[in-house]
Amino acid sequence: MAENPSPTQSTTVQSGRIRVLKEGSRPSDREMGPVVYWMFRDQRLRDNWALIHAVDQANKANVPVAVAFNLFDQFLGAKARQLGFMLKGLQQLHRDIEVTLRIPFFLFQGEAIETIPTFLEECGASLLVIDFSPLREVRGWKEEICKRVSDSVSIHEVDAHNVVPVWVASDKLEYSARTIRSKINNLLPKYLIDFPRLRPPIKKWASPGQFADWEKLIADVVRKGAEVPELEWCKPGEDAAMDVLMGSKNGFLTKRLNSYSTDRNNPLKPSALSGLSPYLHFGQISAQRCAIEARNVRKLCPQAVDAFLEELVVRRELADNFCFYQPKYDSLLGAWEWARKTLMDHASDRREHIYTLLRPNGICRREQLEKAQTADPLWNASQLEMVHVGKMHGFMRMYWAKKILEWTSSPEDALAVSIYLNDKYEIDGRDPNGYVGCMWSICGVHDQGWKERPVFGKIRYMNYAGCKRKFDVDGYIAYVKREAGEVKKRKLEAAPTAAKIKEPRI
Ligand code: FAD
Ligand code: FO1
Repeated sequence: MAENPSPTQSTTVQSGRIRVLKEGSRPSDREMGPVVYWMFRDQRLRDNWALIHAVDQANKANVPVAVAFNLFDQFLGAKARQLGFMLKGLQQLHRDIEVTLRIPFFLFQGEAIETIPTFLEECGASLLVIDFSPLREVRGWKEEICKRVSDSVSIHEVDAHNVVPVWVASDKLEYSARTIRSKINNLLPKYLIDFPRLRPPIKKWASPGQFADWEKLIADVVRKGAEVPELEWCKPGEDAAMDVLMGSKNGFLTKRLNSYSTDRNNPLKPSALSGLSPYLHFGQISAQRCAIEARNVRKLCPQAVDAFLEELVVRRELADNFCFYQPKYDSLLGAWEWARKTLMDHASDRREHIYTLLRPNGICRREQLEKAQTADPLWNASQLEMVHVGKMHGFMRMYWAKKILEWTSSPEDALAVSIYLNDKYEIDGRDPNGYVGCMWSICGVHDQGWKERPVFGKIRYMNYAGCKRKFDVDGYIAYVKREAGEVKKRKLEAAPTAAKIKEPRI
């Protein structure tokens, strides 16, 4: 009798992590077909519960397994910055998955509701495994795919993104970090466990994967999305992510942990933050891995580790809870009643500045905000940091969004503008953390009411003077100016010579 694997060495995925979206009706005479993992949010080989589940199910049925990725023509305003980062990460994954796991990787382009069912049909798959995202677009695609695949296909959704699966942590919309914290913490002993080592599946896929011309694809995508250029400082891929977490040269847990407790709210010290959000957003690193490794070094810096876990596990998983249970997660209608009321009570308060006017045709004029041309040099610096550095400091994101509330004609307009800019320029944008970040700042989601004041009503207020008391505002403005100047200079140097010649060629 094989002894029970110790809890940290479970070879299969905990059942709480899996939701059966569709039970296939397989006629007994037909043997099981292959397993396909449609990789979407968790774009990694290491520590990926969805991949582990797909391999485990394939081995149990003695069938092969493949990984499929669908590249959408357009995804929530993503440009070269995000797509280049994502595709370079996938290019590495493609090389590694076929060499180390002998699992074929298929990349499709277009709409997943077309490409994924077609692939399942072609390979006669019996099980589709998908990772979890609470975003409405994704949920819509999954519902449609459930309708399109044949009866015999089962579909399992695996929450490979959260330490505690979102539907296990809570079965309802949580009010704040205070209400979800103990629910998550009480479940960590069960879910914050180490990962089983992933071995190549028993059965090999009949043919090699399909897709090879990464260079051309990446060049095309980067050219088309050139309006928001790639970032040089942020290296894509799983290896780079692990390096940021715990690399020997400048890893967060190995070299920078101490400053997390002292300087994480100082925008002049961005390296005091972990720098993990781009990798967490694209799933190139597992939050569970980050939490396991952070817990392992807790003795060295308990406050820093506790503060990091509060953000990484409680705050981040609270954001998924909000987007999962609140369909209007990016709208004023998704705010609590008290917040909607207070914002409406003050909707007609005089604003010192208005930077977005709804033109007769309803198009929001965002230029002054987008081009950082407001009367507030601190806000302009934060906008320039987002545009040119591609990752605004966490503290400044609160100030940045709250000023947009102050300077726009309505909270809906403020939400629309902040989400538009956040998703266009942030390398970690298009993420539940971003929607919740904007909703927290503008309509008090997960926050309490504060002393009532013009425009903000009871929404927490932040201003220039408050920032001045907390950090060296002029230093931050100068820092961003330097960084933005550096980025522009490097871009000019990298531009093809033709672009550099000012006077028309003779
Ligand atoms: P660290 O402090 O090292 O945090 C580690 C991880 O914890 C982060 O990567 C993130 O996954 C999580 N985390 C940290 N702070 C928060 C938070 N407030 N809410 C939820 N999770 C958190 N985060 C994004 O990932 N994408 C966004 O688009 C985004 N937009 C935001 C917009 C606004 C207006 C606000 C107020 C916050 C936003 N955040 C967003 C949350 C937070 O600012 C970033 O997660 C953080 O700055 C990322 O940098 P880091 O990983 O170095 O931070
Ligand atoms: N995932 C995909 O499966 N295909 C895509 O084409 C794709 C594009 C994309 C662009 C920007 C971005 O921030 C994420 C993108 N993702 C894509 C990943 C996935 O959609 C994200 O992890 C979710 O947005 C987070 O829930």
